[in-house]
Amino acid sequence: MLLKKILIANRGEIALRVIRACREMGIESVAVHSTADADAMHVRMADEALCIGPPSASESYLSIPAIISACEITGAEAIHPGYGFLSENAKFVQIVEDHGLTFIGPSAEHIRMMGDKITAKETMRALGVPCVPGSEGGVPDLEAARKVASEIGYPVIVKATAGGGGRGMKLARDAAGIDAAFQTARSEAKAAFGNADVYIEKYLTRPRHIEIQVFGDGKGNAVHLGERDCSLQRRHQKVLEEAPGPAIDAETRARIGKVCADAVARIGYSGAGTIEFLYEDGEFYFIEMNTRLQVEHPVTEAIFGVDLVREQIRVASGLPMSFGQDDLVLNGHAIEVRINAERLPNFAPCPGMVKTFHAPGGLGVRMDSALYGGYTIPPYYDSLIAKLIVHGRDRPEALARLQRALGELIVDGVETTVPLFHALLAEPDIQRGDYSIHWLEKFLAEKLNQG
Ligand code: MV4
Repeated sequence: MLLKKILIANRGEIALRVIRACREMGIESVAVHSTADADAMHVRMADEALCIGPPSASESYLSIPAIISACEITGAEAIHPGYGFLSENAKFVQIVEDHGLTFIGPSAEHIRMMGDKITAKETMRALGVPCVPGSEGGVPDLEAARKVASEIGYPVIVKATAGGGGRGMKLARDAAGIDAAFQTARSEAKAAFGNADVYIEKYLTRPRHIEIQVFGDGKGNAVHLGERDCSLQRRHQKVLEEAPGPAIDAETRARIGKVCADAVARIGYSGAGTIEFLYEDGEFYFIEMNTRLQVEHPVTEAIFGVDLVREQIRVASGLPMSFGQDDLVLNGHAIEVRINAERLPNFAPCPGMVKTFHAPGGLGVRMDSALYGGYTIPPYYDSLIAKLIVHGRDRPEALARLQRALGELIVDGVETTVPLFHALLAEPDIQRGDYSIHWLEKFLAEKLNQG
């Protein structure tokens, strides 16, 4: 039986994304919001809305008691966490379940397993997923660090087991740098996460960031939905994502996709997940698994013609997935750009009143945004204001459509990252799909800042 009423523990475009899926499925939606978000679009669009606290996220969108209470008040039987906030908090999932509520996402056990990067890597390695060469498990002391590093060869990277997403990493270019990298990584990890445990990997110098979308039914069945290339990042924030990856062919996709689907099937994984790899010289190296729906999921939805949030809700309701691997046929090419309220060239947040907003449209254009004309972007949350997703029959058509759609977009009153995307589309490397994880930072340093 399908869930009847879902509370969305999030805000902005992802809250709208979940509300839309609920409405199409005939499910009631409950929005929660901080006092700073009383005028937010998710509050207007949901069937019901409840204020849960002051502007600070730690007292509202991250407040477990406030969110559980909101379920009790409204009679919501399930919680969709979106991304960020409480979406990968195993303790939260445990509390949700202890209250007889349903968490729309994986089990607390799987979230905890993948949240600890050493455990995640050991689990994936045991399941036959290719990993970056490095230490077997944690590295306890300096002596062990020097030994592992000289065995795998420099450069190496020291990573915090409790880190992830670029937090808690230290590079050692040669033997002279290992002591400092190890000690600094440990003390920073202890300070930031309360856990000093670190592991060591060979540092890959020019990889792409390729992530595989997986989906499990929690009963031992799982599929993959190909890859996304998310190499274009600034300070570990993705800026543009595309699917399929320009460097990945159909045979490679099928091979790594099957490895990933089999791995998550074996652990009985439930719901949407992303297995992140570095991809260099034709080889995949697992780095992390994200146990949530990701910001960039729409590019995968576009090329496979599926609704991932609908599937999340079905599986959380105890229903089977609506597709199997053979039903998933890749069609065309999709690109997403993240439009932030930020001032270039430094990407300084630029909150404030949006006087005019006009979203692009037409064939192959999707705009996921909670913006409207007259809305004031509050300064308390992240600066993503819209995701523009284009779909074409092939990559050149998607690129042309992106340029066309960006030209139609109007956001007056705040600065945005739109000019960056016009600049990117003019670059031959971007047109060819020839870029690694370092391409964007280099471009920003050389081209954007110098004018
Ligand atoms: C690496 C790496 C090179 N070699 N691991 C950064 C975020 C976190 N998910 C993993 N990260 C990296 N791990 C090894 N063994 C380079 C990065 C990295 C990176 C990865 C993906 C996208 C952008 C990046 C930017 C800098 C460093």
